[in-house]
Amino acid sequence: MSQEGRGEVVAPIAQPRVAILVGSSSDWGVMVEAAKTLKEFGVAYEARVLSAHRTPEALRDYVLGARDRGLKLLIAAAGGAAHLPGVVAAQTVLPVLGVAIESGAFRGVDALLAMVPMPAGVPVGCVGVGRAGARNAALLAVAILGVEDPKLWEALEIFRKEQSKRVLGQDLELP
Ligand code: RP5
Repeated sequence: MSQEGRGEVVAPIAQPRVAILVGSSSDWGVMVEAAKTLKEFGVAYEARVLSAHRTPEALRDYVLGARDRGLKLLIAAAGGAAHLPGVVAAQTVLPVLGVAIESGAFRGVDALLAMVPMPAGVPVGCVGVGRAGARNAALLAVAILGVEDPKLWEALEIFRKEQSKRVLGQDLELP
């Protein structure tokens, strides 16, 4: 229904520019860090549980429609035999950032090794493991969007300066 029809002002729902995909809802406890970071920068995202192994058709449908829905890049996180980012990257030329999730006996090394050695021609920008990886995936997403979005660029520069100031403060606080 139109805003006029309702006789009230409704804030427009922001168009998601980033997708956060997780192979399982059990990954969300880590990837919520990416969601929080995108929110900090005011970047709208959509989050989905879609698995390369358990829901391959649904994943394919989602990825093939991603660009038409206005998404600019996808963050994909999974643990174990973590093929999610690679399978996503195989089906779109949108940038794909991978985050390895720690799970089971191999503590994330398995996921990392499943993501990094992609065949030449189908890149995944794998940023790391766990919460730090999730945060960096979101920060890298903001940086990529910031190339064409001066407000995001400026926000990132401010973020970096404040981060440096905080760390310099810690340096002075040591006994
Ligand atoms: C992967 O297997 C998921 O990404 C998750 O990290 C891991 C375990 O999944 P669940 O068994 O917890 O659903 O596919």
